[in-house]
Amino acid sequence: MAPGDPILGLTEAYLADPRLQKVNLGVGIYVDEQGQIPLLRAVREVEQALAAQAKPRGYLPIDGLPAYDTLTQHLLFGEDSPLLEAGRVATAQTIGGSGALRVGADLLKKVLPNARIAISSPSWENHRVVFGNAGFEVVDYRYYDAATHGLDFAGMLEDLGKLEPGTVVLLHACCHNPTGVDLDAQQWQQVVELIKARDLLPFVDIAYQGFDEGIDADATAIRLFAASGIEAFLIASSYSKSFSLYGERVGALSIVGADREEAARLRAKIKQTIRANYSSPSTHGGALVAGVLGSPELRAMWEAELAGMRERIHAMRAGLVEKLAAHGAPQFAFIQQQAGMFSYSGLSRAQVDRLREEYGIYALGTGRICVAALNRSNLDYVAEAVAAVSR
Ligand code: PLP
Ligand code: TYF
Repeated sequence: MAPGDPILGLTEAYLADPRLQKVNLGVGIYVDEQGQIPLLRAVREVEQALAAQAKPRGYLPIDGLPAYDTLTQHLLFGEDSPLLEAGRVATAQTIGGSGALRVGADLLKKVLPNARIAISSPSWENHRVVFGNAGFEVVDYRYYDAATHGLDFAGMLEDLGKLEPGTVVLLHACCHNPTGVDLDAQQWQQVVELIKARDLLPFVDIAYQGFDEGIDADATAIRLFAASGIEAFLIASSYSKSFSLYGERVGALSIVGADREEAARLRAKIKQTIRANYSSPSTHGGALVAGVLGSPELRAMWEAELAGMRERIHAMRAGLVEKLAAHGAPQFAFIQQQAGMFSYSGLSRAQVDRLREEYGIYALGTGRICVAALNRSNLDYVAEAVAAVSR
């Protein structure tokens, strides 16, 4: 038997749990106050229009819907990006952010066969899996400081500073998975300068754009790399969360080159790699995203819905900290400083086991909780249980 996915396996255990009072804080999925995965109104509008047209389903181009790719570029790089103006970015629609990572990994392995990749410690476990399977040696750089529940920035700079030139560096643009610990703009600037000086190759993973501060603010890292004069970098982006379209598998791989000619070669290389993986992406999800982003009215509607999700997450963080303090556990104030769907709660494996066994509350063994699964109905129950196992 091959081992199962520890995150998705936890959801299976949760679903099989017969208790009525149970909470799944394991998997990273945003659910609303009612505990449901939302179907965004803007998405529904496009979907209804598509259904009314009843269009045939031919293959998409290998690199996806052209409008999707262009709209994605603007979301990542901003509306008046000199890089886009100069034609330096090649973007392809991919099978989720996961597909973008895999296509990027395979492509890099071909052009830089001896390069290693450095990922944060800890990182989304699939980063190690995907790059490892693509043939990369994966090394860690320090990131999370368990003592402060924050960033070990000095350790991060020191480790990045020791990497050999040409090493690929995987960076989470915002809402770090699994810790919820992010860099601020000044820290990003320092990282960008170090990466440039050491001739490292940044690969930015942005799976939660709009889930912390907003669409542009959450893309700070990308904007700083774009402005840095660094000639090449990669971005894996995902709409799974920001459009609540998990199962439609909507993502994109963007690679920046030195000039328009290099971008054209990169596009050809991306298409060659996609062809060898899955031939072309799927039609429906791409049409939904492009339909929303391409209409000023629906885009405004989507931005408001995205803001609603982000604000609800902020409210749940604040509410959890407040209720934990009320239950005699004031030491969790750091949860409010963390960003996005996740928090490294600092709970031990034994405490996580107690939460599951005694309370039906499911968290990852690392102590990661998904704060986006909290709501006004389960907040107090979770706070009371977390406080109880922390005594
Ligand atoms: N990167 C990170 C950091 C993630 O947390 C996720 C989560 O699913 C992904 C990439 C992959 O996104 P997708 O579901 O679009 O493949
Ligand atoms: O970290 C998470 O929970 C999300 C969802 O193999 C996820 O990123 C988890 C595991 C996995 C794919 C997606």
